[in-house]
Amino acid sequence: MYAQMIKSTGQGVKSDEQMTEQERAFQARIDAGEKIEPKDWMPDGYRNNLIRQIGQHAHSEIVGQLPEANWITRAPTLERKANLIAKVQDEAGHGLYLYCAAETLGISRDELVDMLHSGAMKYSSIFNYPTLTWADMGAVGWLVDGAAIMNQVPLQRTSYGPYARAMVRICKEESFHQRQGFHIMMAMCNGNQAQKRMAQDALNRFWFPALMMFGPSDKDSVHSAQSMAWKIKMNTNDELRQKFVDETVPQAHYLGLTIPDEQLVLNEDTGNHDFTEPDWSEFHSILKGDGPCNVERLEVRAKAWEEGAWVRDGMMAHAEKRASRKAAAG
Ligand code: FAQ
Repeated sequence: MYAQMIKSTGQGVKSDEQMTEQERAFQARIDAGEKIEPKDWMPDGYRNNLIRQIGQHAHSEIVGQLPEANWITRAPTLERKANLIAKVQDEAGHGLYLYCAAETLGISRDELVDMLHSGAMKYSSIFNYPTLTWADMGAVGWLVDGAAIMNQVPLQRTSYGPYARAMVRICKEESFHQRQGFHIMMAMCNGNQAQKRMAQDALNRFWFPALMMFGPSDKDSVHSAQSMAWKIKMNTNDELRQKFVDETVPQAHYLGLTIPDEQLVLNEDTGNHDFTEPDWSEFHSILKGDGPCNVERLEVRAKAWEEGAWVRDGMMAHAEKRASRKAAAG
């Protein structure tokens, strides 16, 4: 029902004087750290921006299963296979919690899925890269889940109640995912030369795409200012990207791997690492649908949706039968 309004305008944040009394009262609740709940009044822009971000996040979890599911049948040991199955299954769960959170804003899951399949809604750029070797399972867990946690831990304090609560469980699970990825990297790095080379190659391919996960640099971010004023986002894209680099560099050193950035250096004055920005033209081309796996990812999702129609129809028919039996008995 709100689908047609999903694209937030990214127009500037309203000043106190530009707000209506109702908007000022709403902003005061946000500023006081109160949670906004589904039945509370909220500005249309707040609702639409949340639908956009939560919907995109849900789609990312669902599409994000694909690069790893690709390796379940080829995991090197039974234990690794069991861990990977559990991880991929967790991602499905995250997608479902997030679709439920979005539904509380007045949009249906079917509408959201339609928009994913038609390309009207985005999912994270990272899932348009291929996973070429087993070491990529390590790099995805370590870097992709690592970046996801960096972004999502602050979202546990986001202003919208159902989103914040969904993030609590998601973050707990993501932290297991990050560790299973790092554990794979440790095993590869302590293995033979060929295995260590595979780990380095995976890091080389995933480093810059992982940095892109945080979104464009702050000067190009359309939504940050308003999203932060409404506490839909708690940090800017660049703040989180910097934090991720600072936390990940020592982990790479521990593994004996080299971050593929010759400009990377610890800045003694700031205490942070200076680093090379990702290639933003590559990021924009992925967002336009021209990444290495965009077409394949959407085709696989659309096929799974179509092939699952009989399950959804059967469950609906069962629910209707039960409801009519209950009504007849009552
Ligand atoms: N990919 O104005 P901003 C995961 C778009 S979950 C694609 O800065 P915003 C778990 C953005 O939508 C990963 N598009 O936007 C997992 C906007 O376009 P629009 C997902 C991107 O929203 C692990 C435009 O660019 N996490 O990985 C990206 O303020 C392993 C302008 O950007 C979340 O969704 C991108 N990387 O900031 C699963 C977390 N970046 O909508 C499986 C929640 C930006 O106007 C396996 N989301 N865009 O058409 C957020 O925190 C924010 O939405 C950002 C973007 C930070 C992603």
